[in-house]
Amino acid sequence: MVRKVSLRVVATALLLTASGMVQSSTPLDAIHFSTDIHIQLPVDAGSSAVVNDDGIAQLDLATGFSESINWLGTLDRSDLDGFHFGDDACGTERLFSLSTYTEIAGAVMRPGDVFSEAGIKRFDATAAGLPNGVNVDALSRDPVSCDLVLSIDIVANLGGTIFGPSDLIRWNSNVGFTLFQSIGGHHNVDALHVLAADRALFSVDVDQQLFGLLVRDDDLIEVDFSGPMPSFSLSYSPRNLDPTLMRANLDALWAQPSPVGDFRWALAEALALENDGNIELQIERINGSAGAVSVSVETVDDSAIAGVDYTAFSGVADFADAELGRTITIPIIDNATLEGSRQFFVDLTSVSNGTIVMPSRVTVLIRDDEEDQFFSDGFEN
Ligand SMILES: [Ca+2]
Ligand SMILES: [Ca+2]
Ligand SMILES: [Ca+2]
Ligand SMILES: [Ca+2]
Repeated sequence: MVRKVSLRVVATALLLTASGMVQSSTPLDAIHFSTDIHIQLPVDAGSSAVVNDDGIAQLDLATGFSESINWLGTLDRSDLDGFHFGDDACGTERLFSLSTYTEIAGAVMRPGDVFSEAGIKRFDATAAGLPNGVNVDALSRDPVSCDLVLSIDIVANLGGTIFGPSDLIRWNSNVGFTLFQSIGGHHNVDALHVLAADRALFSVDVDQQLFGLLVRDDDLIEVDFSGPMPSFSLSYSPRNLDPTLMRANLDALWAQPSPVGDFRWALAEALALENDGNIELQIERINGSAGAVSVSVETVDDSAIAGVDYTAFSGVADFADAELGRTITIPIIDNATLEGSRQFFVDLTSVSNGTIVMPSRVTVLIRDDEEDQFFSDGFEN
């Protein structure tokens, strides 16, 4: 059952930082979150579903709240405080952490442990040297290395390095604990989803000022680490869906970004007449349209030579958010020599986001205009 209410996330440009840079949030299709109390959320007109502190609410941002999942069963004395859905290049394994010592299927779980849905300990707090009393209160994965990225709830010495609750800590069983990124200040990150090496979604554990602006404990904040200082934007406020959420703290998170899309040429082959002046080539964006993307384009000689038969192109096609096509124009040189048909290639070489798919190369055939006359009148000059 789905609530028939449109709740598109506003790609708000609300700036929350001292850096002075305005930043908009990554568009999201869905978020999955846990709260720290039992609450009821609307499912469809007139009905509601209980979201437990040990369960997950699945929120489809296009249609509204959709369902509650409780795959751990009811854990009356514990709270699910870290969650990773796992539906990406790092696999599909769902991971979780709890807030207290809990026995699950005969195994005792420490608040610092991370378990898989199948009950396999993926991060063993005791073996890793996490001091007693330290709780892993947020977890995600680095989408590049697939290492776990954790947050803890107090200042602690982990393997000789001091970390705090605002740090995003990478765990690799060969390397140990290293700093992935840091929010800074005394903020306690209590929910985390790493989007990229320099970008993450998180929540804090109490309503507070985050570098000058008030954020709530249920808010999703996006942080961009690419500049000299982290910059922040409000990604989503669950309390906008239902005021009930004002009473709850969002304490575990997994987000599903809207697909950026795949980029390709509309055609794998194109024909230009030598006296056309230009050839226009269309780049298509399919399977998504979220966000601005730069696509790098480069010509490559074959039998046609840059500077003789066409003008070399090496540049970038900038797609705006939601834009599905861009045209590249390449000048064709009308020279006097009778050379016959020649061809060159135009390649999509890289994208700032998303994926390049086939055809990533278009072959441009230049038909000689003298040769064209030859064919049209049947006689050679
Ligand atoms: Ca919870
Ligand atoms: Ca925990
Ligand atoms: Ca924390
Ligand atoms: Ca929170």
